[in-house]
Amino acid sequence: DTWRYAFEEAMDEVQGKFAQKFKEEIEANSDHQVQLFPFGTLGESSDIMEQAQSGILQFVDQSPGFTGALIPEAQVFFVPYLLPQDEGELVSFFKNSKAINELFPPLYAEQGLELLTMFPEGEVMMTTTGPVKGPEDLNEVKFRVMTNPLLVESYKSFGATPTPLPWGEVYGALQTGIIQGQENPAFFIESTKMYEVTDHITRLGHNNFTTAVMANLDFYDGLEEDDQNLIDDAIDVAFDYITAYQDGLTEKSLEKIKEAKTSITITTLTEEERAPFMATAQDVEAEFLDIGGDQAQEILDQMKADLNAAAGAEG
Ligand code: 6CS
Repeated sequence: DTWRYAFEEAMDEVQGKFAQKFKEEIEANSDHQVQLFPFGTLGESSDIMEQAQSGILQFVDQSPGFTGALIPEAQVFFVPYLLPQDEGELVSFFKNSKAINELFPPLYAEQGLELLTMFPEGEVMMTTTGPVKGPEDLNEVKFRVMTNPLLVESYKSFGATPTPLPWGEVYGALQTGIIQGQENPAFFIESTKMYEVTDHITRLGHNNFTTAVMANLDFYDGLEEDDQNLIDDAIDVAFDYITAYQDGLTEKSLEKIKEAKTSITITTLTEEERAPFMATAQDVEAEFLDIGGDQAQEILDQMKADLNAAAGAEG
């Protein structure tokens, strides 16, 4: 039989590399086949999510940036400066987090989804048409964000005019000037050529891009234990593969961008310059507790405990 797996990126981008490793593992260790559907083949992120919930797809990769409306607690990933910047700490957090491995799965299950894993895709950076040194530079800047209410709040606090859009509309909107900014990891800014339609990249260290892989719950629950173990093992292999794959990827991608567009500026904000952005975290956190669903407080507390444990294990 053939299992269908859709994701939000191209085959050679991070989600595609993860999916290819998963497929390779499944096919090497069983008679099942995995058919991959990259971005653009089955619609936007919201479309593939619906298809996974209805069972047309067995697997889907959707980022919390788009899951926030479905599972309000998933918005926690948009509290700025919550996730660590240290890669080792970050990986340790994703692997061992009780919030991710124990608290989130029942929330996904309520939506007909078996949460298989969450993994980081890299430091999120702002791309804009004007230089950004502080929140005042975002005044009047129409800034595209994923369709996530807390991310909208976060960019309001940063001083911008947030504009939620599905991914497929972003390049065109930058090109025509409907928006003047957006945020994404360096690999994605490079591979999608978004650098062509922006002039400045700003690193403020406010977040790392989190994504999630799920199975249709009825499909997963209906499998023999052997097949469930096969899937869980393939996910573990793909997780280790994708964290190793991303080693040095951010810097490599920024180099490629500089080569392709010599006029681009890439600026890492100093601690001092970051301070006003960091100062918004408290308000955004309070907003999360307001709009983040019944378990917002529990999730946030557990995340913080897990992050402390990851910092301790690495430090
Ligand atoms: O910005 C977005 O919408 C997209 N960014 C990444 C890194 N992956 C998929 C997502 O659709």
